[in-house]
Amino acid sequence: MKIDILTLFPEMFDGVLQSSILKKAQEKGAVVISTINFRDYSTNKHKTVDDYPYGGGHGMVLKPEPIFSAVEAIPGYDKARIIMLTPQGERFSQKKAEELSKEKHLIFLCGHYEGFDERIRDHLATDELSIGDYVLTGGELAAMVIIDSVVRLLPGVLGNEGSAKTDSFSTGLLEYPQYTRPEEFRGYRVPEVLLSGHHRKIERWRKKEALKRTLLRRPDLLAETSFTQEEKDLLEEIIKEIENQK
Ligand code: 6GU
Repeated sequence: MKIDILTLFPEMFDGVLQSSILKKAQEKGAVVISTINFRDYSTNKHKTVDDYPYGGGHGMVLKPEPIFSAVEAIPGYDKARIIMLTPQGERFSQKKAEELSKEKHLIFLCGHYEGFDERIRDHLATDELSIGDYVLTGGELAAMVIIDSVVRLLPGVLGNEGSAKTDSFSTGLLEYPQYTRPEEFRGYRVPEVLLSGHHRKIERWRKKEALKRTLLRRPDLLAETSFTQEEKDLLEEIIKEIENQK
């Protein structure tokens, strides 16, 4: 995969792209990531990239020329997904991460403080994404979130290929609780079933805990999930247990 990031603050990406899994993914050649300062594509002598809004009002607006020119200088841009980051975009999700992980080329457009000229939205971007219902000072942090979640899905990036498949959300459920040694810490014991070596019972316990956690914390996720008969039985048990606690 190739990823190009258009930003006025390329230094914001240094720590994130040069650490941990994103660093390893680039070293392994699973992804090539470049930042491009679109100020370099401004043609006027003060290198301005923004201007006052037509019709008046507060704030500044990113001009179309430098952003169009910077994108058009990227080889193969016309076959890429060109993703604008704004709070007005479609809400990013694990499903969207899985969709983007199948692409060959992603281009991210990060604004900072200010809005984009609408012609960038209408005639350059192919996608517009938001990472949630809150306002950030710019698209950079959102681009980092999206890039992190997409790159970890690329083949060969996670050491243990299974670990992306059991993630929260990819199964439609939140993850079950995990424990490691010691068996007892400050008097708090690991659930006995996990020490039993009884794989069938452990699987059932984990499924039940994942269902319980999802029901209590994110019931909205259950509305979109279809259940096996075992899961239906477990949900019934959970609901009875909760009723009995009242
Ligand atoms: Cl993509 N950009 C900005 N500026 N704020 C956001 C966002 C994006 N997603 C959530 N808040």
